[in-house]
Order: sequence, then C-alpha cells, then structure tokens
Amino acid sequence: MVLEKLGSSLYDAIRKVLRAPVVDRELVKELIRDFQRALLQADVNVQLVMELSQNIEKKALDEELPPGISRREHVVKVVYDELTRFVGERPQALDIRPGRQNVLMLVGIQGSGKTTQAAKLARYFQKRGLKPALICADTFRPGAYDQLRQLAESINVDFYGEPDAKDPVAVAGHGVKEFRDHEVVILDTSGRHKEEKALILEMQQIAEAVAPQEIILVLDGTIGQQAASQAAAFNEATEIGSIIVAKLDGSARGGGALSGVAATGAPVKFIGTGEKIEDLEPFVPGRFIGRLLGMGDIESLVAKVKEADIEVTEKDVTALLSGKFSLADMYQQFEAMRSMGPLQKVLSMIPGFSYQLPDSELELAEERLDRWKYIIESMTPEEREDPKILNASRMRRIARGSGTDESDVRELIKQYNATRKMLRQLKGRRRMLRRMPFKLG
Ligand SMILES: Nc1nc2c(ncn2[C@@H]2O[C@H](COP(=O)(O)OP(=O)(O)O)[C@@H](O)[C@H]2O)c(=O)[nH]1
Ligand SMILES: [Mg+2]
Repeated sequence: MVLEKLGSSLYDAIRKVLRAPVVDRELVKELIRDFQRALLQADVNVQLVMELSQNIEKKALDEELPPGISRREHVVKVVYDELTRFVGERPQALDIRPGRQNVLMLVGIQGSGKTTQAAKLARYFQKRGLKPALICADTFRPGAYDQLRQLAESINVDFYGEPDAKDPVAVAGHGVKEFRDHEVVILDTSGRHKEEKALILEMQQIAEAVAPQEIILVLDGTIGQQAASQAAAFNEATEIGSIIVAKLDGSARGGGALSGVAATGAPVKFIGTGEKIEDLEPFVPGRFIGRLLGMGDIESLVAKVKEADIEVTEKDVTALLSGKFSLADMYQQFEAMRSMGPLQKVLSMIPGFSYQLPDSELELAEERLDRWKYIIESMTPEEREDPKILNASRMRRIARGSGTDESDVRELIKQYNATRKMLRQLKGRRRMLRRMPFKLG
C-alpha cells in the first residue's frame, strides 16, 4: 500500500495519543518527537520537518479548544490539518481548455517515469472525451521513440516523433505544429545527458520553443531525499507548474513527494500507482494524508463520513423513495465514496459492513467504481435521468466515449436497475438509506 512504512509509524504515534489516559503537554511533545522521527525516516527534508512540527506544537498546545472538542481530538486534527495544508488543501486539476491546443511538457530525470506517465495522462484525457496526442522529444535515449510510439498505439492516441533526429527542440516544435487540432498535446522529454547542465539547457530551449501550458515534473516516489535536489534543479531551469509522483505503489515511502513540493512550491496533481497505463490517480491531499496517518478509525474522519452520508441522504431521500433514483444520483454516490478514501476504510466505518474484502476484490471494486463513473460521465443529461432510453447504439457510443466495453455499460445498467429495485423495497425504512444501497463485489 502507498507509503506504508511512513504511514504506520505516524499512525502508531497518533494511536498513542488516542489511547493515552490523559493528553497533556508531555504527551504532545512525545507525539511530536515520534512524528519527526517518522518523517525523517521517510526522507522528508529536515527543515520541512522542523517547520511542520513547530506549527503542530504551537497549535496543539496553545490554541484554545473549540467548544465540545477534547484536547485529544484537537491534537489529532491539528496534525491532519497541518499535513494536509502542506500538500495543498484541495485536489488540483490540470487546467485544460477544451476546444484548443494545450501543451503539457513532462520533465524529470531518466527512469523517473516520464514516458509511462505521459501515456497514462493521454489515456486519462482520452477517457474524458478530449483528444490527446503524444510527442517524443527524447532524442538522447535509444529506444525512447519506440517506447512511446508503442504506448501511444496501444491506446490509439496520435503520436509524433523522429526516430533519427538529433535536435529535440526541433522535434518538439514539429510535433506541436503537427497536432494543432489536438486538445491535449503531451510532450515527453529526455532525462539524461552527458552532463546535467546540458539537460537543463535543453529543457529551457524546448520550453521556450513550444510555450507549454504547464510543465509537469515527474518524480520517482521511491527515491526519497534526492527528490528535493532534483526538483530544485528543474525548477530553476523552467517553471514547474505541477508534480506527478510516480511509483507510489509497492513499498514506496513517498516522503520525496513532500520534499518535492517544498522545493518547487508546485502542487502534486497526480500519482502513478503502477506500471499499467490505467495506473494514474488524481492526487487528493486529504485522502493522501488520511492514508499516511492511518486515519481510518479516527473520530474526525468518521464524522466526516457521516456528514457526507447525510448530505447524500437528505438531498435525495425524497426522490429516492418516490422511485426517482436516476443515474445522476448514483453517480453522486460513487463520487462521495471515492472522495472519502480507500474503499476498505470507508466500508469498515459503515455499520453492517465490517467484513474484510480480499485485496484483489477491493481493487476490482474500486476499478469498477471508476469505470462506472466514466460511463456515466459519457452520457447525456437525458440518458442520466432516464436510462430506459439507452438502446444498443447509445450504449456503443457511451462505451467508446468512456474507454470501456459495451459489456461494462450493460453491467452498470444492470446494477442500476437492481439498486433501484432495492430502494423501492426499502420504502419507509429511511435509516437504511444511510448505508450504501448498492452492491460492490
Ligand atoms: N511500479 C511502477 N512502475 C512505474 C510507474 N511509472 C513508471 N514505472 C516504471 O519505471 C520505469 C521507468 O519508466 P519510464 O517511463 O521509462 O521513465 P523515464 O525514463 O522517465 O521516461 C519503467 O520500468 C516503468 O514501467 C509506476 O507508477 N509504478
Ligand atoms: Mg522516457
């Protein structure tokens, strides 16, 4: 799991606070020492650790407690807030203007995951109905051209490259010209040179030549402390607009992500979670920190989940019970679930859902939720309100638009019908609606 090690030592520190009979000054100081140790071991930059821990100490000890909140809850919340604020309070999207060309330039050292994330990004935008294209401006590494061309072909995305070219600035320029009518043009660059200076100069020249909408730094999530100096070097050469942290699967500790943010001031927008082309997730700060801290059983998160539940319930309860449960309503529920964090954690907090799903099934369930979301996103408003009008040709269109198969669309409709039926049977039993009214497995 993402950041397992850092997560578990921070979690242990938090648990100590949750379990202590009294939360006093001494215990807060101990928490901060544990917290510092955990962050330093995860290769987070020392200065940064000091800054964060000073803020936490000050707020945890000096701030007046809000009414009804115990010192214990306050301390936990301060830790969560500080870390979340640091990585950016809300998820930030790439600012793509549809209907015109947006050039995204990826930079980062060799092996960080640029080429892979370039293809993943293309796929990400393709799924959302935009027209992406990929350009290989890595003329240094043999095989770079073929690697990206094959990835592009595998997802049916237009590709530009010049296999024998020596001048990456020219190749980038040609490609951007070629794809004038594409909405998202993703430019993959080289990550190595005979010397670093030449690489940095090359990035500057390419950026000048193609004036990208955003320059994205790709960091390897497993490298730890080096992330800070890499990020700083690239940020000096060009203006880094955002960061993708790749390889945050497996046992990556991910402290580098925090250091990269500190060195550039740029937000993390995506994380790479595997080698496959679908393994790209928008970075959700609260969720990331929640995971990092193992916040699954912490009151504040439970409260948040309850809130999210009630929001859905109250807004929709009348419509739901009158049988007017549309796909748009279902979509809202998917969104609410996915924004709360990993499925198992969400499920474990819902009364009656306390069983453990096997990991493989969980993954499938999460993937399926995402797939269903894309499918609903590809529908017209009429289709969402009245799924009965979905005939074979509409389904085909939707499958194409969402990058899924027609069988996926049919499966969603089947699930929707089953949920609707269940809701009708639930009439009058309002409390049940606070639970997730559909099956995930
Ligand atoms: N596990 C994992 N591996 C990744 C991820 N992204 C890239 N890789 C692998 O990292 C290696 C280097 O990736 P590549 O995209 O060629 O890096 P580049 O040199 O920066 O273009 C390849 O073996 C990729 O399959 C990721 O999110 N998770
Ligand atoms: Mg590459």
